[in-house]
Amino acid sequence: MSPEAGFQIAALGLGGNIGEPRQLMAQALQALDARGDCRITAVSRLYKTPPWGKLDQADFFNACALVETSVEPVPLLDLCLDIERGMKRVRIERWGPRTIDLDVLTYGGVVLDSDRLILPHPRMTERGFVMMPLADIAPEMMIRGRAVEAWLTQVDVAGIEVADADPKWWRQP
Ligand code: A4P
Ligand code: MG
Repeated sequence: MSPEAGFQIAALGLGGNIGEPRQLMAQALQALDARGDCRITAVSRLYKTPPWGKLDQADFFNACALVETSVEPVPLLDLCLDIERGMKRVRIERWGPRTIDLDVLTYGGVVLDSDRLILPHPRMTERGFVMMPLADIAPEMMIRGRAVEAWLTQVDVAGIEVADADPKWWRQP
């Protein structure tokens, strides 16, 4: 599937484990989709995932989405950070609990390593909670020379469960 002229396809990773992550993730996707310069073209199933990194915290909800966008990579990151801030994300410690986390996973075929933005997201391929939802919507997407579905066979997916199998979960009130 090719995007409209002037548009690129970016993959986003969403997660959260405080408050109402499902509602916040849905709101974040709706906010992006409502913009003239962003269109959500695919959303994964919603997953419930055991915490990764820092283990003594609540389970997370995670999902991935594809967005067709004319917004350049760094402004797209800023848009994601604005949405996070708007949802009062408190970032207390690295890998710690959060209301919503919105990462830019990939942006077209862009490879970037700047102070503010690294593409593809440097830790995405080690994380079952990213690769499993991403495989729902982009199994053949290439990340550092390998398809998402191939990366998925290498990651730990123990304990990851489908929380909502309806790909329209984010449209529900
Ligand atoms: N940054 C650089 N590249 C990127 C990119 N591609 N996307 C910079 C997003 N941000 C990028 O972000 C800190 C800064 O990274 C940004 O301001 C941006 O300039 P952050 O999201 O606060 O990052 P962090 O928490 O320090 O690290 P990291 O690795 O991004 O952690 P995550 O992804 O936030 O992970 N367990 C489960 N089961 N599910 C989860 O969702 N999430 C985390 C937090 C830990 N454990 C989890 C989950
Ligand atoms: Mg992050």
